[in-house]
Amino acid sequence: MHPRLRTTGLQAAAVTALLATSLALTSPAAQAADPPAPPSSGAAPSGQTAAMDVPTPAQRILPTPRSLETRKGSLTFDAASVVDVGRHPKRSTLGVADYLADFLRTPTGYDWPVVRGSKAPGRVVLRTGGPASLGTEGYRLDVGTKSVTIEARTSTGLFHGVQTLRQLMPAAVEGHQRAEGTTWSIPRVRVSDSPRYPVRGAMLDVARHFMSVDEVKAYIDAMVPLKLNTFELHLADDQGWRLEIRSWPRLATYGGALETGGTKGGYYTQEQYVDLVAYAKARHITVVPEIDLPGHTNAALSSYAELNCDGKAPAPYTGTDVGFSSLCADKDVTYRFLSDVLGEVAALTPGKYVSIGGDEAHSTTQADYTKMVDAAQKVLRQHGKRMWGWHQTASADPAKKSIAAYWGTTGSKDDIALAQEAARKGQRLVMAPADHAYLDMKYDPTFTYGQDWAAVVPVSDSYAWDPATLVAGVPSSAVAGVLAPVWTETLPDITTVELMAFPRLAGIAQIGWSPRRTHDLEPYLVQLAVQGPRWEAAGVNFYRSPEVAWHRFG
Ligand code: NGO
Repeated sequence: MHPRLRTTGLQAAAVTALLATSLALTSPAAQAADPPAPPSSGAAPSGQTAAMDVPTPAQRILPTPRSLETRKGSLTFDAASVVDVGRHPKRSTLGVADYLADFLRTPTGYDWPVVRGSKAPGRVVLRTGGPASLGTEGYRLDVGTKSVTIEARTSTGLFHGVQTLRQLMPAAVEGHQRAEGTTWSIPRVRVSDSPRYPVRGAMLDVARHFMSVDEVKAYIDAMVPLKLNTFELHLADDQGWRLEIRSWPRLATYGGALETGGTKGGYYTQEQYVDLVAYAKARHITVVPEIDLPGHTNAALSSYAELNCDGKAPAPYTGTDVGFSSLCADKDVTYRFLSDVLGEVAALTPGKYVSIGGDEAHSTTQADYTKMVDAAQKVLRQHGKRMWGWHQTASADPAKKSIAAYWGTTGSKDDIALAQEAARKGQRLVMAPADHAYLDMKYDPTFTYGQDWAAVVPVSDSYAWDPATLVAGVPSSAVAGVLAPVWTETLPDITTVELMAFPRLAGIAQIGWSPRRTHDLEPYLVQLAVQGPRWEAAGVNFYRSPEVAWHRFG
C-alpha cells in the first residue's frame, strides 16, 4: 500500500506569492483540524453527541447501492481467512483478489492467501457471473455466516464489490499499520448494485501546481472506494507543461520548469506517466490525459518561438489569468506540433479518450478555433482515440460520441446553448457544473483556499443537482456522467487538493453512481460522517465542514 505524503508547514510556507497572505492565516493542517461547529444535521439526538454510534450498513456504503437488504448477524474474519477465486479463475479476477488480499494484510495482520476453492470459514469468494443486468460495472455481494461472496460479470464489477466489502469493515481497515485488537466483522447484508452513469470522473490540474507521481497516486487511491472510474489529468496550461514529449523536448524541460507563483514546477517522464496510467488501471480507473489547446498554451508558446504567429516566444507565465494565449492557426508548424504531441500522448494512453481541452480560447477567432480543434480531432482519430474536451468544443465540428464536459454555471446562457449544440451534434455530455462540481470553489466565503468565481460551494450545494436535468434542452440520453475537477491556481500541494476535494468528491461520486430515487441530503451527510474516521485512518485530508456531524462515529 502506498504511504501517504504529508506536507510540512515548511513546504507550505514556501509556496507562491499569490498564496502568501492566505497561508499566513492558517496552514492546511490547522484548517482541517478546526473544531467543527455544532452539527446542523445527521447528529445523534441531543445529549448523545459524545457517545459513538455504530453506523448501519446503509450509512456505511457510499455511493448508495441500488439495493441493500440487511439480515441478522455478522461474519467475522480471522487468521484463517482466505480470498477464494474458484477453481478456474480469470487473470483479471486474480488481479482483484491480489488487490484485496494486499489491502487487508497490513491492517488485519492476517495472511489472506489467494486460493482456488476453499471451505475455510471467514472466506471472501470472488466469482464471475450474475445476471446480465449487472452490466460491465455491477456486482452482487452476499454476506453469509461462513463466507462473503462477491459476484460480477467483469473484474471491474468485482473490484467495485470489493470496495463495498471494504466499507463494511471497521474504519481501522483503512490504516497503514496493524490494528491490534480490532474484531474484523462485517454485518450480514445482501447488495445488488450497478452505476447510474458510465462515466464518473475526477480531474486534477497538475499544470498550475505540479504534483509528484506519488501525490497523484495518493489522489487516485482516495478515488477508489468512491467507485470513480475516470481520471482526467490536466497536463498542460499557460503556467506549465507536465509531460515529456520526445519530439518537442523543451515543452517539458523549459515549459515545465515553473508553476503558478513562480515556484519550481516539474514534469513526468514518459515512463512515469505510463506507470501512473498503469497504477490507475490496476484500480479500474481510466486516465484521460488533457493537453489544453488552442488557448491555455503559453507554456508551449514560450518553449518554442516558431509556434507563435509573430515568431517570438513570450516569457513563461506564472500568474492566474486565462484566455490570453493561442496557437497559430496559419502556420504549418502548428499542425506538425499537434500531430507529434497528440500522437505521442495517444500512443502512451490505453484509454479511448484524449482531452484537447478547448476551453477559453478567447484569443483565437472562431474560424481558427474550429480549424485547430478539427485538426487535433483528426490526429486523435488516426490514433484510434476519441476526442474529449470542454463544452466549447461543440462550436467546432466534434465527432459523434466525443465527450463535451459541461462546466457552465446555473443560468449561464452561452454555456447552456453550447451544451444543447453538443447534444444536437451527437456529443456525450459529462456534467461538471462549476457552481456544484468544481472542487476548487471555496466552501464558505472566508475559506483560505480556493476561488469563488462560479460560487461558494458548501457540501450541501455540491450535492444539490441532478445531471439528467441540469441543462434544459439536453436530453438525459445525451448525459454520460459526472466530472469533479480540482483546478490548482490556489492549491500548492496534494494536502490542500484533498482538503478541497473531500468530502465533496464523495457527493459527486454518489450523484454519478446511485439511483436518483436514493438522492437525499440528510442521510448523505450521515454517510459522510461515517467516512470521516476512515479518511483519517487512510491519511486523506478533508474539510470538517460544519454541515456534517463528524464526531458521531469516532
Ligand atoms: C475554468 C478554466 C480553468 C480554471 C478554472 C478555475 C475551465 C474549464 N477553464 O474551468 O482554466 O483553472 O475555471 O476554476
